[in-house]
Amino acid sequence: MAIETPEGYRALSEHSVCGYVESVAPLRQRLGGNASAWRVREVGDGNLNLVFIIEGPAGDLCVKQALPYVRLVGEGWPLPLERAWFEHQALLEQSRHAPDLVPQVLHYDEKLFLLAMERLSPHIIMRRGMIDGLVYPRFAGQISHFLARTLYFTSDLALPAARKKAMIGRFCGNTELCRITEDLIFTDPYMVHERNRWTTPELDETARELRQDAALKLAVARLKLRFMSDAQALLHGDMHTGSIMVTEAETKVIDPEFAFVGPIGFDVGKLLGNLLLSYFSQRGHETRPGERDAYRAWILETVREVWDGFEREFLALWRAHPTGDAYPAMLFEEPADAAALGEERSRYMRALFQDALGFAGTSMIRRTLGLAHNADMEEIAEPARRAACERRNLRLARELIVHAADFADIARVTQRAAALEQES
Ligand code: SR1
Ligand code: MG
Repeated sequence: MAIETPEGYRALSEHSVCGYVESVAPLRQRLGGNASAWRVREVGDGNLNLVFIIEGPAGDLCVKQALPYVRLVGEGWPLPLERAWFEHQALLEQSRHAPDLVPQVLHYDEKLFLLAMERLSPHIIMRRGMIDGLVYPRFAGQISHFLARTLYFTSDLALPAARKKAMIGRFCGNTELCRITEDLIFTDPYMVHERNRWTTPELDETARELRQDAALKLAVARLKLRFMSDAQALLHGDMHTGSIMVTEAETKVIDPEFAFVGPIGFDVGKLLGNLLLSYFSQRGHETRPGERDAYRAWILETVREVWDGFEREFLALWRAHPTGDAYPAMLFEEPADAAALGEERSRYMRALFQDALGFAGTSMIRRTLGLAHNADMEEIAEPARRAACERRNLRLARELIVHAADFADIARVTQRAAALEQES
């Protein structure tokens, strides 16, 4: 049975999108000429939406439209079109705090659940670049700036309580996208579920062990509860290397359709987890042993710089802009109070670090044993070789989740990743 959609909605195609764009004056003018001269390609390679690139004689743009179902699975898994509205709202909010790090929105259509944005070129999806072994020297600085600013300025540390609650209200309807995360990240990989898949038979035993690992399941359940109930800040919600476009000089964060108000460590951890998964995949892309040693070292350096840069800037923002209703600034003006607050900030960051490690681990597991995998591993053609990379990834993931408190700092995490990579 066809999925019912609101009146006025129709999914566009390579044939119909130009007619639509022609009807929106600012978009038509941006492209120049008339529609018959425009070049269109549908390039959506994500799991959910349609994405069109349209080029005209005067310029280009990107059109992203929500489908009423999960593209990866088909019409059997309906999904609310409203996720396009949440993405638009999140992009507007993020552009207030980190304008250079998100695409510029040109137009939103509330009937077609469609966003027109600047086309990012020559940027590529960062995951693609990492599979090809490309170094992004400015990435760590730029992404830690994005994380620190978008997360700090939407938290209770910066916002008055009423504005924070209004933000929770604005995003709390994004329940189905949150549910994807709740199910696909925090639940499915730890049970027998028809949606799960892995490199079989090589990882059959590992997957079974994980399903029987009570300590792991409990720690993941704790993280799931945090995800569901800890409204710390407005999250991007799907902060992995497939949601980032890069050049050597620039970083742009795209696709915040999973946005909601949740625990800060989820965004930071998801990114760290995806970088670490990429690290463990590198051996599978080597054409001779050791070929990617320098690249692996760059990834670990990036992991350290992302966390350290995030922590440094988040703390600096807290000191410079204590404008929220949490930790009221007027209570901590005396030197002794200020010192106590300094210690409290360190405790806060330590807790955030542990959250991030746990969420990193859950991201690494879901991409190996759940429904949606990463090309980083999937493009390793030979199953035994892929499984060896995935096993190392799973080992670190479990340690990050169950033993987060044992990692004194991010350097211990990258040392442990390097040690696991040396084994067998
Ligand atoms: C069914 S959607 C699968 C995944 O794709 C997105 O990138 C999110 O990570 C989601 O969990
Ligand atoms: Mg996406």
